[in-house]
Parts: sequence; C-alpha cells; structure tokens
Amino acid sequence: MKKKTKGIHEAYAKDPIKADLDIFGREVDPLTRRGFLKKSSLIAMASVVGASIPFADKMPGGLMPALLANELHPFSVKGKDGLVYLNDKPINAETLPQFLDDPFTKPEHFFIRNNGIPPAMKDIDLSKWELRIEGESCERPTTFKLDELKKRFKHYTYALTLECGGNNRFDVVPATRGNQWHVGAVGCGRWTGVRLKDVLESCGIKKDAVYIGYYGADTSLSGNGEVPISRGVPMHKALEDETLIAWQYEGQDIPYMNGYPLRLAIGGWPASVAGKWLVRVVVRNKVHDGPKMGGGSYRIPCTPVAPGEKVDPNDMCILESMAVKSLITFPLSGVHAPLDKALALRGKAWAGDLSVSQMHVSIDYGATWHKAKLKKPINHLAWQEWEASVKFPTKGYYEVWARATDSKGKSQPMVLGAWNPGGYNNNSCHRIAVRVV
Ligand SMILES: Nc1nc2c(c(=O)[nH]1)N[C@H]1C(S)=C(S)[C@@H](COP(=O)(O)O)O[C@H]1N2
Ligand SMILES: [Mo]
Repeated sequence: MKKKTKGIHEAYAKDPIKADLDIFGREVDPLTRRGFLKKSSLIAMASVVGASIPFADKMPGGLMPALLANELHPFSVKGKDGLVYLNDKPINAETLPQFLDDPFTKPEHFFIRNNGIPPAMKDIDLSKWELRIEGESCERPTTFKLDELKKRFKHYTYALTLECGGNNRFDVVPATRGNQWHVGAVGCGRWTGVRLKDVLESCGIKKDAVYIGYYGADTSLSGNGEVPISRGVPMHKALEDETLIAWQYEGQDIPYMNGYPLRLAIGGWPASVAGKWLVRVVVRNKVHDGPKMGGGSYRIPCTPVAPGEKVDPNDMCILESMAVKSLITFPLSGVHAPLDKALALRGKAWAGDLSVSQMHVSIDYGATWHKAKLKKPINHLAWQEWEASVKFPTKGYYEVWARATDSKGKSQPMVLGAWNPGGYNNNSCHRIAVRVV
C-alpha cells in the first residue's frame, strides 16, 4: 500500500515546478487549486502539459491551464508530504490514513488547519520572537524572549493527540458547512516545551481567573489586520501538566505550517485551542471572547437536537473534551485478503480527556464484536495503539469496523449520534472494505 503512495510522491519530485513563495510569503508551489499562477510559471507549465502553450501571453491573469486545474494534487507545501489538500486559502490539508499508522505522526505528515494567513517565514526572527503574558487576571504582565522562556522554565515532552473539532465532517448527515475532512485531521506526536502552568504562575494568576486566550502572529484573510482565530480553555485545562508552550515536535523545530517557532500544544480538546505562531496569552476573568469563541464556532447544542435542526446561538455550548474515537490504520480500505489466512489489523484510539479502556472489531456490521489488543498510552492525552487479527468464514466482500470504549464506559456510535450544526466531534466507527479471495 505504502508503495503506491510513494509512486505519487516520486511523481511530485519529478515535477518541474519548484516550491516558491506566494504573495503572502507562504512556501507553496505556484500552482493552486483555484488556478492562480504567475506568468513566469507558464514556461514550466508547458512542460507539464506536454506541449508548448501558444497563446500563453494571452492567458488571463494567472489562470491555470484546465488540464492541470483538474489534477488531483496540484498543490503542495514545502516540507510537507502525504497530505490531501482541501483548500489553499487558507491552507487546509489532512493526513493520508496510511501515515497515521506510524506510532507517532511524522512532522511532514502532520495535518494543517489554518484559519488565516501565517506570518511570512522571512519575518520570523528567533532572536526577536516574544511571548507576552497579560490579561485582566494576570498579576504581573511579562514579555519573554524565546531564549528566556527556554532558560527559565523546566522542559517537558508529552505525546499529545491533536484533532481538529471538525475531523470526519465529511461523514456527517445531513451535511454541515466547513472543511469536509475525512479521517486525517488528527495526529499524535511528542511536543517539547515548557508548561503553560509554570509560565502563568510565574506571572501571578489572580483569584478571579477563569479562562486563558491565545493570540498568534497570523492575520485574517480579509486583510483587516485582525487575528483570524483567538480561542482558549478554562483554567483547569490551561494548568494541566500536559498543556505546553512548545517549540519542538518530534525532536525538531515545529514545522512552519504547524506554528513555528512557538505554539500551544493541548491534547484531547478540539485542536483549535492549540494556538500556533504564539505571541500572546491572556489570563481572563471571564470566558475568553476572541474570534471563533462565539456563534457557531466550535460550539454544539447544549442539549440534543434532531439532525438538521436549527439551533439558537443561546442554546449552544463550547465543545470541550473530544469524544472517544479510533482508526484502522492498517490495512487500507479496499485490501484483498486470502481466505486461508488471518488478517492482521492495527490502528489508534483516543478519548479526549479520558483514556481508552477497550477496543473491539467486527466483520459482520456490528452483529458480533471481537476484542482487540490495546496498549496503554505513553502518557495522559496520547493516542493508544491497538491490534487484532480476524478470520473470514467465506470469500466475498466484508467490512471491518472498529469501536473504542473510553474509561467511563462510553463507546463509539455506528453513525454520528449527536448531530450538531457545525458537524463537530463526529466519532462514528471507522470502517474499511476487505475483499476476501
Ligand atoms: N494562530 C492560529 N492557531 C491555530 C489555528 C489558526 O488558524 N491560527 N488553527 C487552529 C485549528 S482550528 C486547529 S485544528 C489546529 C491545527 O493545528 P495544525 O495546523 O498544526 O494541525 O491549530 C489551531 N491553532
Ligand atoms: Mo480545527
């Protein structure tokens, strides 16, 4: 399976179009899904199209040749690999399921969810990068240089599962607006940094503190200079041991698109609380009210509603811990399996603030379930590896379904149980198709 994907990447490598900086200073190929393209690239384009483009100079304002506009993967980000791009403005890209099979998601495979325009790489100067801690419930507002932060506080490394609140929105019925993520807006790897708790406590937390909020160095698409997103968490989550201000992921600088040089790493909650390109944390005496804290953003009905029902904004509550969930990461859907051999399966499971206590698989659409072998998490808030082996009674078409149960006894539903207008928190069972031959 891996081999096939590698083939696609080899094709990319041979692509004569080199990575470039676009008008926003983002490192991208000059090709984008919307078809914007620099005139100078038309020369390179011709070699991809396989012919010269006679009227290239008449092609309107950077339109992409239709042949390429219909390509599946005409867009890529330097340093990233194995991602499927949903959008380019802002960039949203999810990890292909085979790359979630690694024990920890590799930096190049970690998904990208941007709400705005990242700070230009050329403007990121490590010696000048500052983190400001302030807010009405902060006793001693302080500015830290990156070096100071690294010197003054103890370093910790935790594997944390970061999952976009809208992961699996593609499967939500009736459909809801927003990025139509399949399974890959999730990843788990080892983040290194200092505890947010240590930093906030050194600045003094007033008794009336209830929430923190973050600000990043990215800007909104509208160009009004505002931040596109500024979310936060209640104090108990902010002060959790595993909540980090991180500068490393898997032993390397955090990839540019994942928040280089500094970000919040917070596991178990919608990853929208994990601010990237972090420049400021505010300690609030009320629930943080930055962009994407209100309205329909990352909020779900406080009490259950019927699928498709309109919900009054006053009846919406902030989505906190994500629900129990699992993935089959091997084999890939569509595999052919021999009848006389057991089929080995493996995957990952996670459960928001909780841990996963049991894992089951089914080959008969949930009529019967077989227990899988489940490992303990490497630390609190890290995903857990599982494996199982199944034998099929006859040749034919089967589906393998996977179902995790959290430490409080809640299991994944077969279809999204709690439909919500934002299509968040879809933890319905993952399934793969198997052809037994
Ligand atoms: N500054 C900033 N932080 C951000 C975002 C953003 O657009 N800007 N997106 C958030 C959302 S919605 C998610 S799901 C995660 C995605 O992190 P990743 O891009 O590293 O996968 O970052 C969060 N932090
Ligand atoms: Mo997200």
